[in-house]
Amino acid sequence: MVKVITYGTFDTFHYGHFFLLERAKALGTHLSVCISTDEFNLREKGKSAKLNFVDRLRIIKNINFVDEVYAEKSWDQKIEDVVKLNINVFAIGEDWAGKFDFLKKYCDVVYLPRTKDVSSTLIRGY
Ligand code: C2G
Repeated sequence: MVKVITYGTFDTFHYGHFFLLERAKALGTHLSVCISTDEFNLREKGKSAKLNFVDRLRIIKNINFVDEVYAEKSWDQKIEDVVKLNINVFAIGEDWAGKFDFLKKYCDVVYLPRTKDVSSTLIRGY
């Protein structure tokens, strides 16, 4: 088994998020998705999600190629998650390029191209 992990808010969930998850899964055989909690979003990212954590989790855990879902509660949990879950690949969109290179000590780190012309801001219109 090749275990992949990714992190994000996924609000409001759209096809850019779906394609990211699909490509993350294709890097291995098992995909864990860590979804930012409402508290973490507000406290650390300065954003209030339109869909609350429970609804974002419901959507993502029902995607048939997503194997496990977890809460992302802090920036600092990644090393512990990767070690505890025996992760082989950390994947995230290229808007984060370079930011998580410190994980290379523990697993492969892959920055995937973003899907063009779609974002939650565009969809919500604010
Ligand atoms: N994404 C994408 N294409 C888009 C929009 C988003 O590929 N058009 C990807 C992002 O690059 C990210 C994932 O979808 O990998 C989730 O995006 P966000 O919810 O915006 O993630 P973010 O809030 O930046 O959270 O610890 C890291 C994070 O929590 C990242």
